[in-house]
Amino acid sequence: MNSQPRYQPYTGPAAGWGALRSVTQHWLDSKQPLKNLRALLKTNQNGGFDCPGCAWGDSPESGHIKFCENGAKAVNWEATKRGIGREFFARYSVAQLREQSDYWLEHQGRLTEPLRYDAASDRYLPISWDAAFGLIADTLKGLDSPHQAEFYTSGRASNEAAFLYQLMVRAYGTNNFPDCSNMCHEASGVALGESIGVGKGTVTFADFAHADAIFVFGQNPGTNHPRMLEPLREAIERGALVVCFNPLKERGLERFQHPQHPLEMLSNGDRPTSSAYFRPHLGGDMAAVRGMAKFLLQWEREQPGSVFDQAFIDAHTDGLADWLAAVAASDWAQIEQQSGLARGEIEQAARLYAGAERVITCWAMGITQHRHSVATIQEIANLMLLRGNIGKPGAGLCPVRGHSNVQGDRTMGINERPPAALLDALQRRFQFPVPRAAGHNTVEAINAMLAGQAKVFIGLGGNFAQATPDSPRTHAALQQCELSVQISTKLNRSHLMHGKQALILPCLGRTDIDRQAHGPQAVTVEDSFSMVHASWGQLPPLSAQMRSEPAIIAGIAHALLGRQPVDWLWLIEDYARIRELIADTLPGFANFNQQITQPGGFYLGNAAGARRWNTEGGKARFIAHALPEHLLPAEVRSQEQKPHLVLQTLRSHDQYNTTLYGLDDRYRGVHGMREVLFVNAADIQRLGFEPGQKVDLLSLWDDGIERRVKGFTLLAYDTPAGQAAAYYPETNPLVPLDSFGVGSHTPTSKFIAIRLLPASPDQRIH
Ligand SMILES: Nc1nc2c(c(=O)[nH]1)N[C@H]1C(S)=C(S)[C@@H](COP(=O)(O)OP(=O)(O)OC[C@H]3O[C@@H](n4cnc5c(=O)[nH]c(N)nc54)[C@H](O)[C@@H]3O)O[C@H]1N2
Ligand SMILES: Nc1nc2c(c(=O)[nH]1)N[C@H]1C(S)=C(S)[C@@H](COP(=O)(O)OP(=O)(O)OC[C@H]3O[C@@H](n4cnc5c(=O)[nH]c(N)nc54)[C@H](O)[C@@H]3O)O[C@H]1N2
Ligand SMILES: [Mo]
Repeated sequence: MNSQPRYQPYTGPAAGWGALRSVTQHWLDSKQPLKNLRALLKTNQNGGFDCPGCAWGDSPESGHIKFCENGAKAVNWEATKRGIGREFFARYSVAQLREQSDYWLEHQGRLTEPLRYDAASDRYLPISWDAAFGLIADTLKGLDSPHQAEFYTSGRASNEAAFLYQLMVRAYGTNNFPDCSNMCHEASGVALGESIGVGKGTVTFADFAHADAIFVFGQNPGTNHPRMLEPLREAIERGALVVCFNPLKERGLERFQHPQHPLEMLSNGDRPTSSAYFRPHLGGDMAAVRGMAKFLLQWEREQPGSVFDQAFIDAHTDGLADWLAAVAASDWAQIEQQSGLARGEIEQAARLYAGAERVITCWAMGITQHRHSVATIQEIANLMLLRGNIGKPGAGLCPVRGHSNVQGDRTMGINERPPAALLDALQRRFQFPVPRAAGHNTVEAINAMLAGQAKVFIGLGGNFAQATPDSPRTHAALQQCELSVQISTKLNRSHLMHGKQALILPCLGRTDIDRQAHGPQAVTVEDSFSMVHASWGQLPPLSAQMRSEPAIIAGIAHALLGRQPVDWLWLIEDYARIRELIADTLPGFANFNQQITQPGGFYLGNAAGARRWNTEGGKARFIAHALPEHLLPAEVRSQEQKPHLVLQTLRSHDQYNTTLYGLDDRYRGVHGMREVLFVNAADIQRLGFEPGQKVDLLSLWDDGIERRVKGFTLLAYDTPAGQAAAYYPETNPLVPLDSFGVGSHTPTSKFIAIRLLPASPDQRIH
């Protein structure tokens, strides 16, 4: 399915015919196109399964076809007829598999039986489930302390799996829960928790139809949340504004063609998705929003009562005066230089904001993966509070989540710094001394493994080796473990960068029918709008040896803890029993089993959305931060060599995080290659290179470690001066482990200072 390497700017709209062509290819590649077509029609429908793609929500009404190009890719990728078991692993040693690309590894198909690493032959060999559970339990029991084990979660795990997992881990005795959220929306949770008392978005799907303006910061929905393009387009059609902040001109944010709208497809017509497009520097959004606030303040002073929602501010907020003082103190030179926007552009953005009665602000990784992400998100919250844009219809904050159940996993207690209320509830219900000390997040877990303090790594899904920063160090960290266990659907590099002992445990995915003692089971998930609904697998599993995630966790827990604090094996006979435990312990889940029988699921509620503020003072808080003095951190500024460019690492159109569906990035015009660097033509010339030339990228930090990736092709691309982009995970070796967000510990994947060198002869990526 891979095309020849080619770079040719794309001129069509987002979605549309290009999307249909691409979906068809992925259908055929799954080797069971008809079955999958029937399954796809069940995506996000009542009685069907939740799309394993992103966490965008849907209108609760059923009937519409509710999948998109990239959802279809996710389904076809999971529901493939290709499977790998003992014959495959007999053919390849682990050393040989390491030579293969990430794309090749996953493309081999679904993992079909449990495997144990055999050092003598450097191969994975079959093992029985019971022996695997026994090995895990014995190794965990043999540790000096439960804090020597790390329990990772990726955001596809269902609520039922996540709840059992956290219960098992806490009953074992630790809060070491590194998870994908640490690398993703952690800053949103931290920032909003402090600002408005709840770390989630305050809007629902229905709000989009009532907004006068929708601001989209640092997000590429055309690729990563394609179903969001529709409400954006509808907003424009009814005369509302869509205002984008993105250094790159992302196609989906500019033009959109509806793939399920026959007339538009036949006429090849397309509609604009945005009404204004601002292109800040990487990391410049806080300064841009600060500048907007400066204008609002000026206009309010000129004409009191014309801009601020004083009644809301008085009734619901604290801290305005301090924040306004910080706004007044920020100077224009710094704002313009840091944001990369001219004062006139910021004024225009401020006018668009002030002119709208109801505003929704969305954001994603372009905001959360910076050093000052928490401060930036709090600045966005400040701007929204100023005009009462939280807790009224058609307005609110909307961090658009990534993985389909990453928000639900947090709700279920996958949290290394759990709130006391959660721990109290667990202790009350399950009657064991719940560990209180904070556990490790992703960066801390890597450091603990590197230092030999953590010796066991268990991954509930995901691809820890590739998703994390500083790849060579993370690989070394995993390889130092006594035992690594991966609960996975497909082969990836995390299985190859394994501990001294290692297990691969093959699990069912969202599309698979999950049959337990009491019949087929549904699981539940929570979307970005706090809607919880059931998901029923539709396709018979490829192998009888695969087990569901809850069944695997129950198996480990039973071997480790016996029947304490619950009878694990009894619970998984019928997942309604797990949901009863959730209903007993977590707020909002009363009558859980009954609630999920409602079409479209049920709304968990959001206190801030109802203008109840669970903050310390009981009010929403304006939080005042100074703008960062420098965007470049001291660890870079102290280096003798100055950076050539700032690099952001992002997703192509043909990938789902570390899963590569193909090597194309249609909207950016890239085909058949991924080791590319998008740079402005003038920058390429300034640095003395030619477009198309191969270069090595070197990142700067002050710890004496050389971080380099090799043989990247320079592509002249429309990006602001000094701002470059390249794909994740190929560039993860460049992200220093110590470069993370203040208060969030999220690796700064959107801001890496780099230098370019002519390519070294060795073209292999380190
Ligand atoms: N098909 C598909 N869907 C996905 C995923 C996938 O990989 N593939 N991943 C899922 C996951 S886990 C997540 S978290 C989401 C990710 O969804 P996104 O956040 O959309 O993902 P990225 O590709 O990282 O895109 C970041 C966007 O922010 C812009 N940007 C980067 N830095 C800045 C900045 O400093 N300021 C501003 N204003 N913009 C900036 C980039 O140009 C880019 O458009 O998508 C989810 N959905
Ligand atoms: N440089 C850089 N790094 C980043 C990012 C970035 O933008 N730039 N983004 C970060 C973000 S936002 C995120 S969320 C993380 C993602 O980090 P992860 O969630 O760890 O990574 P994924 O690539 O989503 O994991 C893919 C693997 O999950 C397994 N899998 C798929 N479906 C299932 C399932 O249903 N159950 C189980 N048990 N396993 C399954 C498959 O084996 C597959 O190989 O990466 C982060 N890393
Ligand atoms: Mo994510």
